[in-house]
Formats: sequence, structure tokens, C-alpha cells
Amino acid sequence: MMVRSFCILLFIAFLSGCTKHEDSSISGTVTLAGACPMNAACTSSVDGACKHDGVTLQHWIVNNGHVANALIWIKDGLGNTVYPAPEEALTLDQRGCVYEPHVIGLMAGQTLKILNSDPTLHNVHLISATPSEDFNKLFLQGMPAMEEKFQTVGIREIKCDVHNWMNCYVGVFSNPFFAVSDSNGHYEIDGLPSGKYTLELWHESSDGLNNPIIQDEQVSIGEKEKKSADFTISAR
Ligand SMILES: [Cu+2]
Repeated sequence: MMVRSFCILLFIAFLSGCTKHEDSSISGTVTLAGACPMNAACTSSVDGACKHDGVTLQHWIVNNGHVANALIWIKDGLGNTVYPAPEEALTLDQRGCVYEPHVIGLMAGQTLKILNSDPTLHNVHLISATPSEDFNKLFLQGMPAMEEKFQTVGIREIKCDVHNWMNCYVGVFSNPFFAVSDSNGHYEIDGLPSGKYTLELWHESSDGLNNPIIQDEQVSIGEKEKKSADFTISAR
């Protein structure tokens, strides 16, 4: 009887050990205060493969005042927890001479698979805060995917010098708690443990890495809680 009770206790301890209550979430909307800046038109290429008529730079993708392509992540509050990089690779495509997606987040050590779906040549030019990491590689039509990994946290730009409007941003994080706002300005970060966090927003604004919008918010969240955290940003 005692052995049985002990086993039941062990089982309960095992179950409670498995339940980490990491199911809280933070979600919200990114809103633009004031008028939406015009994105400059892209007219400088004669590359017929690009079908770039009417394409503009993608600094401001705004729908009813709601801002897409903002990166939001947990900047602080997770303590010393080490989060392993997912095995799954994320994909960045060059299609119609634009990058898809325009903003992507991944974890340090996670693979970014870069494709060229265009019948033309691009170059993949990485610009980061660590010049030794930067590269500039030709991506000929039909070449296999490039696979890149980034080990340090931060936002990088990837651009194409052949088609000078082509650029995108890659956010690299040390935890899995990040999101990119969608076309309605909405983001959601889930699977969070309870805690007190600094939530940071990054948006490229009108000048990319040179002068991005960075905004922090403090958020406390309990177990199994769904918290709302909206951001209002101003263009510059
Ligand atoms: Cu290109």
C-alpha cells in the first residue's frame, strides 16, 4: 500500500513538474499616430524580370492606421533561462524583386534559408552591427538555397545592390518570444511564463537601420493570463 501511495505521489510530482504554466500571452496592435509617410516609388531598374511597375519601398505598410512589419519581442525579464534554437529553418524568398517577408524574426543559431525564385540575378548583402559578420554574395538564377545562421542578437538588414529598392530586416533573438505585426498591425507572443517583462518594439521607419523607431513597454503577466499591450508610434 505504501509503495502504491509513493508511486501516486511520484506521478503527481511528475505531472506538476511538466506543467510549467508557460501559456500566458501578450498581444496587441501597432498604430501610427499622424499621417502615413509616402513610400518612394521604385523606378531605377530596367530589369524586365522584376515586374516592378508600381512597386514602392516598403518602409510603411499601414492599413487603417495599423502598422505592419514591426518587430516586438521580450527584451528583458526572462532571467538566465537559455532557450535552444529551433531545428526548423525559416525561409526568406526573393520573388518579383522583393523580399518575402519584408521583416522576419528568428533565434540565434536558427537557420535562415534564402531562396531566389526570380529568373534573374540578385546579390544578398548583409549589413549588421558586427562588420565582420557582413557578407555580400551573388545569387544567380537557379542556385540552391543559401543557408545562414546568426549567433548574436540584433537586427540586420539584407539588401540587393542590383535592385536598389530590395531590402528586408532580420531580427535575431535569444528567446522564442517575438512576433512581427501583420497587415492589420496585430501581433501576439504566446507560450510565455508568468513574469515582469520589458517588451520592445522596433520599426524601420523611413530610414531603416540608420534611424529606427524603438519603444519599450513594461508588462507584468500572471500564469495563464492573456495581456494586451498596444503600441502607438510616430513616423520620422
Ligand atoms: Cu536583386
